[in-house]
Amino acid sequence: MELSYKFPEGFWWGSATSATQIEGAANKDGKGKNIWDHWYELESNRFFNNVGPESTSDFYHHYKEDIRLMKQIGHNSFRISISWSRLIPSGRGEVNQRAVSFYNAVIDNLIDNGIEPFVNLYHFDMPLDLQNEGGWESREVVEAYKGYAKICFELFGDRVKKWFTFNEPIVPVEAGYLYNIHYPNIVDFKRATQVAYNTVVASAKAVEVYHSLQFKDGKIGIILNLTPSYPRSDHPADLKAARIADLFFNRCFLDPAVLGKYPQELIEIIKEYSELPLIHDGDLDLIKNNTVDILGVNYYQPRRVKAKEYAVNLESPLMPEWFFDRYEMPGRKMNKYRGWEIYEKGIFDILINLKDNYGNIESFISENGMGVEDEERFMQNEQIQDDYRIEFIREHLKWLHKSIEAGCNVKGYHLWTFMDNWSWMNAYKNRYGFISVNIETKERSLKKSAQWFTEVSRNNGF
Ligand code: BGP
Repeated sequence: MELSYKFPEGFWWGSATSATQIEGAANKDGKGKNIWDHWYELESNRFFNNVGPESTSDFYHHYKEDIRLMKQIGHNSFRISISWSRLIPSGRGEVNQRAVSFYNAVIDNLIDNGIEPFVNLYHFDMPLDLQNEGGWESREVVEAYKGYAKICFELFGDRVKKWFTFNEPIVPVEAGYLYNIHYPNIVDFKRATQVAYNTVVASAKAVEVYHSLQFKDGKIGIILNLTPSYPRSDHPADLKAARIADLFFNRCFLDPAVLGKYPQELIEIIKEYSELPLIHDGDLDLIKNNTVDILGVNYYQPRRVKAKEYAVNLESPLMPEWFFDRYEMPGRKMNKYRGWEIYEKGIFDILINLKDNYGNIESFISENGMGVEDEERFMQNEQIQDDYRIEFIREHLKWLHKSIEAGCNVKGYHLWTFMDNWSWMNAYKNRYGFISVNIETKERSLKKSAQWFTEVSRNNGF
């Protein structure tokens, strides 16, 4: 078949998920509580329609059926995360053997079906006991994470060849310590800086442990939501605003993870306006010597900024927004079913930046997707006719293909997400899956996009 967009041999086609969002069984089989279980008990009204993490698509009991569906729609790879509090209920110490059996079964089932497991260690789900010790602000928790990572590698590393230390580590920083969106709902720039820094140290420690175990053919990386930062204009003040937003939201993780060091300009800003985090002896060498092998790129939408129009109130708590204003660019294309901007070329810009400034590190698109509210309205002939999602994926894939032609080292595309799932505060508001899930009966059915993607992955292009 003549294809306009043919992808390289061995390209990874699949989708991504996270434990808390798909597993369900939040209080079953010895799982300990994490911050989501706890926060829901405290303030269920903070969650859309009061729906909490107990009630998800129930992958815990449906994984065999789900893996069959993955195979049916042509996946050759699939991302899960391990729930830290399921595997080690208190965060450190005793390992829950029922969790070991569950993750072994999932991994083996994927491999038996020709689907490569991509496994992430941390997707926003701190065990409650460790949060009570200070969460990511605490160096003891960093050590507990290192122990957890080692246990995962030892249990599953003989079969799992693609590991990730964190998904979107900026999110717990922003949502949990700056903007009062996630638990522990702290608003404090200095504490946020410590959390960000400790996460970078934790990631480097996991990379160090993984490499020391010398698994054959294994790679370890990190997954970052790289949000290209576009200025309103070429005016120096707008350019500076965009550069600072890039430092705060992208480079604070990207540079240490891939280059092994922090950007000097970021250090200067933190020093000038706040305090540097507490740095332990040896940390900077650890970061320098333990860069990642592979990078997952989550891309949803760009960040558009302009220079600040009004002076900031120096009495108010320090925020990244002291340095730039959001720019609502006239005429930008929006996802009218969820409210995020759609800018397909962003994916190309990110990958070109990785090629030019980050040693063309091996990468893949680890999340990209289109959330839609009330998606049942598109049901026809018992199937969700999500042509908008097909168009969304296709247009992003065109830019992805262009980046490969331009020499970018990008090896795969994972949609967020496989099946509709529970999305934190938004619960089931926005649907993203190839597969729709009836939340009451847990019945799965293929959306039109799943059928389209089957052809794309089978043909390795379109
Ligand atoms: C990403 C996260 C996912 C998922 C997705 C959709 O940033 O990695 O975990 O939540 O966003 O988010 P939402 O449901 O809020 O639209």
